[in-house]
Amino acid sequence: MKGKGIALILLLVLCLLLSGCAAKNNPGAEPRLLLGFSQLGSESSWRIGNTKDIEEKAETYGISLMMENANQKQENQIAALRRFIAYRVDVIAFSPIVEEGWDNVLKEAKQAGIPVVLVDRTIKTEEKDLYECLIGADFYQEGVSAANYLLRKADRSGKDRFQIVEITGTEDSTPMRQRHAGFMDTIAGDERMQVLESVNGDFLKSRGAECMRYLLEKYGDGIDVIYSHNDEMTLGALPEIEQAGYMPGKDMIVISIDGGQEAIDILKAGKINCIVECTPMLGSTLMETALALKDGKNVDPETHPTEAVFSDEDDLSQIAPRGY
Ligand code: GYE
Repeated sequence: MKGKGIALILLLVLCLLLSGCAAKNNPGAEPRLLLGFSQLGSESSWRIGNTKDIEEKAETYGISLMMENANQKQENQIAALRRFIAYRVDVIAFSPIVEEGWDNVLKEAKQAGIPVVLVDRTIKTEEKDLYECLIGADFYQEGVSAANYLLRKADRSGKDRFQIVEITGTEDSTPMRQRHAGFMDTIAGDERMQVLESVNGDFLKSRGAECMRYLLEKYGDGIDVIYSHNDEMTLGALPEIEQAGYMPGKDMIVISIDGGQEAIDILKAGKINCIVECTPMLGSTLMETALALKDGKNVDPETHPTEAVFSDEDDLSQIAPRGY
């Protein structure tokens, strides 16, 4: 029996070696594939965490990564995709900064026979088969989760009116459109909820501060709820609320999305009431998908990570270090 056990273990090791799994953390080995990745920018801790995770997981999986940062410009992303095509990478992946305007360059990738993976955000197109799959959050659900938290809070408060201001992410991006739609669809019909105004903060801390300053000057203590599409803008807005003489988390309900360490610490301090998690750790799924595509395997059309909601309803001491 013992001989059989050893033989089985040896067979398993041999299979792993042959399957290339042993390529992980195996410096000097031939790259298993060349992946071209166009990252949209460095606008937030989320984005920086996403970039870091993709770089780390490329190394772990033995994948050669050609990454270009577009600095928030769609034209830079399109130029990068064209360079990847010219370089004949095995797989192209990118996080489209906005949903429209990708058809021509993706047709060129298709003609070159290079599979394309959408990471984080998606595109809108009438064309078929311009990309293989999407790996990213269900942003509509994130908006629904944010609104459901507010409805529960409203039920507990007994108040009959909640005037809401919304600070949105980059115009025409998937997270902006879907976080808005999920939230508004969920509060629709609840007569307690009144949206005063939505303003575009472009996912940037500085713009979040500007938006909050404008909203406070216009509505002042008429604001009961701030719904911000990401932590970066929330971190910009909070000091403005305090400088105007209000206590965020107490005088005004603050709801945010992403769940980076800095915002989670502020949630624990009671200045944010709810953070809907949006994980940037998409690197492993991307690498496994790229390897499957190179091997001609089918991949799932959409992969959404499981995401949590952290709020003042929970025991926040249990939240593990966030890593971004
Ligand atoms: O919420 C924000 C980043 O696309 C999910 O983009 C991402 C969003 C994220 O700038 O912080």
